[in-house]
This record gives sequence, structure tokens and C-alpha cells, in this order.
Amino acid sequence: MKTLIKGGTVVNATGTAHADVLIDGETIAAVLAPGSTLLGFDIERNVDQVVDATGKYVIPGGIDAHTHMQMPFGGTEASDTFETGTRAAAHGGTTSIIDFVVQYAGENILDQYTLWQEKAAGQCAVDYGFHQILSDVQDSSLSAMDELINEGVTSFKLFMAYKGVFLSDDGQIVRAMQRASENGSLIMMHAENGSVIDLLVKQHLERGETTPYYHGVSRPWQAEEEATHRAIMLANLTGAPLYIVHVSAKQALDQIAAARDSGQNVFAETCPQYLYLSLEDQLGASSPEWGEFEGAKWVCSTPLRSKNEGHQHHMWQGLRTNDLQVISTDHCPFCMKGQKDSGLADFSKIPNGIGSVEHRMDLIYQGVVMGEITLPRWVELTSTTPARMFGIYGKKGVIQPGADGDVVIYDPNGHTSIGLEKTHHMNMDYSAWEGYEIDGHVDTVFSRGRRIVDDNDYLGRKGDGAYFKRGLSQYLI
Ligand code: DUC
Ligand code: ZN
Ligand code: ZN
Repeated sequence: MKTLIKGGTVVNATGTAHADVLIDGETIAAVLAPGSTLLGFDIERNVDQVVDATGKYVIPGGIDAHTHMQMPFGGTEASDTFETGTRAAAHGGTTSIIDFVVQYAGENILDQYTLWQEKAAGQCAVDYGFHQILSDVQDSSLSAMDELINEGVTSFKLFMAYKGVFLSDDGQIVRAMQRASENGSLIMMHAENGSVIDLLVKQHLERGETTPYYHGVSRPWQAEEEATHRAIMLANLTGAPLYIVHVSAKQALDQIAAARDSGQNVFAETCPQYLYLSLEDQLGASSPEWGEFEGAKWVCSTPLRSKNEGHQHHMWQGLRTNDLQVISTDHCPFCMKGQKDSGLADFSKIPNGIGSVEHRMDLIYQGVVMGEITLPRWVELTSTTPARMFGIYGKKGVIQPGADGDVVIYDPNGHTSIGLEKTHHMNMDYSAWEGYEIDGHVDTVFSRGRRIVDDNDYLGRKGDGAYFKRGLSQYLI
């Protein structure tokens, strides 16, 4: 199948150009001056389909480098399967995800990796890769890190919170970092001080403060800043490169900026929820159905931060100055009924997570509309840098000859309503983004040359998406 996408504005991280894009089979064959011929051939007459992108942006497919499909967590499992979650991603212009293989204490890492490959195989709508979560860092975990690199898993996530679930102590973290500094892999860190949080949670509950708002209050910015600083110091000690996930506190971002300024290989992402949503929104949330428990819809970790303290402004600023390099979602959806409601009487029992995989490209495009970031920076933050950071650039993250035909036609004059009625495709009984009106619309999505979304219709099939082996981070070599 040959496709010509004609008349659009191609947006790469490096800039914009009026150009036609020729996709041959699964691959971009050429990016051409509008209306040009190829070796004397009239291209338009020699392709199978021509798609008119006049007045629209033609961008590389989004890459969400932080998702948790069907993740076992908080006594339940994230409600999107690899099938439903990747289909929703496709609708939102995301054509690659990198999900997390989970290891709980005592479990064997390579067994878990095999299990996750089995879960995803034949299910996905878009291409996918894996990071590996390490919890107790056994001797076998270290050799497994080396083996997984050959499988294309080149980044390892550790947690400084969730004691008894995921938490690794500082000694375990250092062991994993030492191995990463030897084998070239990237350490990803959930940076929150778990002991402090556990104490504050206990104290709030003892005082009868049980509503979802106290989830955020018991995870203060000091706990994020302290853990971020500690992670940076441990990475400094070992020489390991470090990527801090889901940064929400401005003080944590300042730690990251200082480390980067000193020359250390420290990278970081934030997520849409930390750019738009606040602790005050959560406190004010109430509905006839749920009362104050409505706030459970926005229980995630790191938590939403206070609007009055300027965190959101600082995140946008960090995205402009490149102290933050990536925007992922931390997509970890749970339904209100039957999942989040297990915390009705105790906020600490609410499974942590927000679902956004479908909305990330739209929500961050809104940053362009608001004048927070430029058009090329939108593509850089949501596609190009995730590709480079996680070793898939060239195939993904760019519109150029030889790249996979992962292409999105985005209409800046279109509109996307995230309605109060269910308008999204995620397997959730609500959306954290209900009521958001977006000036822009994902019109058409190609995944390796196949048109899988057109005008809100899904044209693909389960199992279209393939596993990609990743190389080492392209920022480190
Ligand atoms: N944070 C969440 O909100 N959910 C999944 C795990 C995490 O770190
Ligand atoms: Zn995390
Ligand atoms: Zn996560």
C-alpha cells in the first residue's frame, strides 16, 4: 500500500515545512516539496491513496513512554487492558507506548518479563515496548538487567515509596544503579519519601481525615524534593544516568535543574495532570453521586499540587527550558465503581492512578494554543525526545525517509470535547478530563503505514501493534 499525505504542514522537533509525505508499505519513503515528482513519476497517480492534509499538521505519532496497562496494583488491576488501552491511545494520536513489566518482592524478573510479553502479545492496536520495574533487587535481578537489555528492555524503574509493595531501600537502589552504570541502561525513579508519607497517612487517618483530598496532603512536596535530591545523589555516587518520572513539585524540578546544570546525566518527565489539575480542584470536587469522594478521580502519585504554590507554572517553564524533556501520562486507570470506591472510608485504599493515554497529544497541543510551548516543542516533548530517551529514534519520533509510517494528521481548526457523557475510548467509567474543550483534533492516524483511525472511527485490528526492541538511550551514547 502506497499513501501520499498531501498539502499539510509537516511538524518535526526541528521545525515545520509545507511538504507531502509518501508512505510505502510500513515506512516513510519520502518527504517532498508540495506537488513534486519522483524520478519523473507523477506520484499522485502512482499511489493507492491520497489523503488531503491541507490546513493540517502532519506529525510523527505520539510516544507515551509511561503507561500501566492491566497493572496489578492497590488490590486490583488497572482497568485498561493492552487491547483497550492501546486502542484508546490510537484514537488520541499515540502510536507507541512503553509499558512497565511489574516485579513485586520475591518474584523473578525474567519470569515477569515473559508474563508481560504474553499479556500484550496479539492484543495491541499500536506498537509497544517495555521498561522493567525492580523492587527487591535480588542478585538475579542484576544479571536479569543485562539479559533484558538484549531483549530491548533498556530502562529500569525503582520506587522510593510504597513500602511493602514496590519500595527499594537506598542500598538496593545503589546496587541497581551500579549495574546500570556498567551496562548503559537508564534508571527511572519514582521519587517520593515513602516512610514520611506512610507516617503522614497514618496521622491523617487517626484524626478522621479520610477523604481523597488527604491523599495529596499526605504526600507533600518536601517528600518529593527530598527523594529527588537523594536519587540524584545516589546516581552521582554510582555514575548511573537517572530519569525522574512524573515530576509534580517545583522544588523537585529545581533539584533536577541544578543537577543538569552541574553536568550530571539527569532527565525528567512530567504529565498532563501536573500541568492542568490542582489539589484545590480535588478539594472542591463534589458530585451528587459521590459527594466529596468525587476527588478520588484524581488520586494519583505523585499527587496533584496546590495551584497557589505555582507548581503548574514551574512545570510549563521547565518544559520550555528543557529542564523537563518528556511528557508522558503515567496512564494507570481505575473505575470509580468497584475499584476507586474501595477507599470510600479511607483514602489510602483508593488505587492510585489517572487515565490519560487518549488525551495527551490533545492536552499538550493546548499548551501551543495557550502560548506555553511552540509547535515543534509539542512534537519534541511528546514524540521525538521519548524516542531518543528510550532508544527508538529514527524508526519512531520523526517524519523522515526510513522512519516507520507512524503519522498523525492533526487539525488545528478542529475541536475535541471530552464530554461529561463518555466520549473517550479508555476502559473507565469516568474521565479525569471531563469537561475539557480542546482547540484541535486528531483526524487521521497511521501506524506503520496502516490507517487505523479516521475521523473518530477505529479502522485497525487487535494485534496490529508489534513489540519493539529498544536500544540504549540515545542521550547517553
Ligand atoms: N503512580 C500512580 O498514580 N499509579 C501507578 C503507580 C504510580 O507511581
Ligand atoms: Zn511512579
Ligand atoms: Zn507509573
